[in-house]
Amino acid sequence: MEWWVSMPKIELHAHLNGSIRDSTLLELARVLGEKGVIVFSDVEHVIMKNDRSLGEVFKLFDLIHILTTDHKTVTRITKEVVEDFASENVVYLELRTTPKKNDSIGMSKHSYMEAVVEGLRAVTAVDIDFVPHKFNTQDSLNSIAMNDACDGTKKKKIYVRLLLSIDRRETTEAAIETVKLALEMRDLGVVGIDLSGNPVVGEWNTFLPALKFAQEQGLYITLHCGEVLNCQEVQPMLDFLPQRIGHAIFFEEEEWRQLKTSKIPVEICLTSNIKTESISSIDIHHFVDLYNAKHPLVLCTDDAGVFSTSLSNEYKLASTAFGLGKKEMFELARTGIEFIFAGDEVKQDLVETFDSAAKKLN
Ligand code: 6MZ
Repeated sequence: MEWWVSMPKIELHAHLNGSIRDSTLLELARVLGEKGVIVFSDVEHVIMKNDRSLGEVFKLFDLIHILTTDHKTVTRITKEVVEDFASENVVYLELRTTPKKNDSIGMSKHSYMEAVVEGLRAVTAVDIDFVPHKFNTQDSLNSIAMNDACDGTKKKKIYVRLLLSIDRRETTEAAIETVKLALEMRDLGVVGIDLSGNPVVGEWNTFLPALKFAQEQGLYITLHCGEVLNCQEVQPMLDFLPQRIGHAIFFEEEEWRQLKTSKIPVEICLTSNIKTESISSIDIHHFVDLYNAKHPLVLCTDDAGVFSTSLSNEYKLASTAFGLGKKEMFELARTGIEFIFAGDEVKQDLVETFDSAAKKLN
């Protein structure tokens, strides 16, 4: 097995509906095609297209949501996505998703999230830990010591925590509803809030009341920040002091300075940035600047399904493009532990997993 696959990894920026297997999307599309809800041949072409602009990506999400937004399917894709990450030795996953309402099938934001949690419960291929320890009354669930993910003899184990996404199309009220839901579901592994969605839609001030409320209530916060050029947003987002930001592409000089001083960790999604042409070539990716400045950063997939990538692939890509060896990449993965939205007990367990994997690195 290649080292970028076998080494333990931490995934902190993965959107549930962006991480679905193509085979599952095609199967779902075929069923809806047979029911006459969509025209399969049109949809097949869209799903299999490889390179998409950022605008096209959001059109694809609208299609994916038509295919996936019912309770049974949400449960299925959650289970599959977790198992896929675990199969490439992701040992800690923060999965984010936008709670959805669909009155025609009796879906509320709450029931959508219950279906997600059901998907976590349905994971069988690996041991999963998704309930924060302070809420867990079932000793057995968390008493299993972290197995050696690379050893192949024991069942793998993955920690999963959930982030609820606020979509930039939403109103202040809808965003507050999502934060309240996150608070209600803390005992089921919801640890934080993400602000995402089409970056050319919506305004920071619309989401600020909900994000402030989340911050006051002690939820962790990560923001998609600077994914497109928007002179009005980056500064207030950095002033807000989220625990992490995603992308950080379109920053002015002063904003770079502020980011570096603040030490806010950045979730870097190389393939996503290149495929959407947010960055014209990997050689000029800001990963290099941040890495050289020892700025906290973590490699992530964004949408492994939509961009046909995997976390292993992101590590391989960074290693090749930036001339970093196995040891440097391993250390990079390990530093991700510091930026997870989980407590010291989980961090300690992950440190031990990495320590044990380090011994076999050569
Ligand atoms: C911003 C993104 C994104 O929430 O339905 N999403 N938001 N930038 C990106 N970069 C490409 N990729 C995904 O997963 C899909 C949703 O995640 C957000 C969008 O709101 C998209 O509709 P969920 O599970």
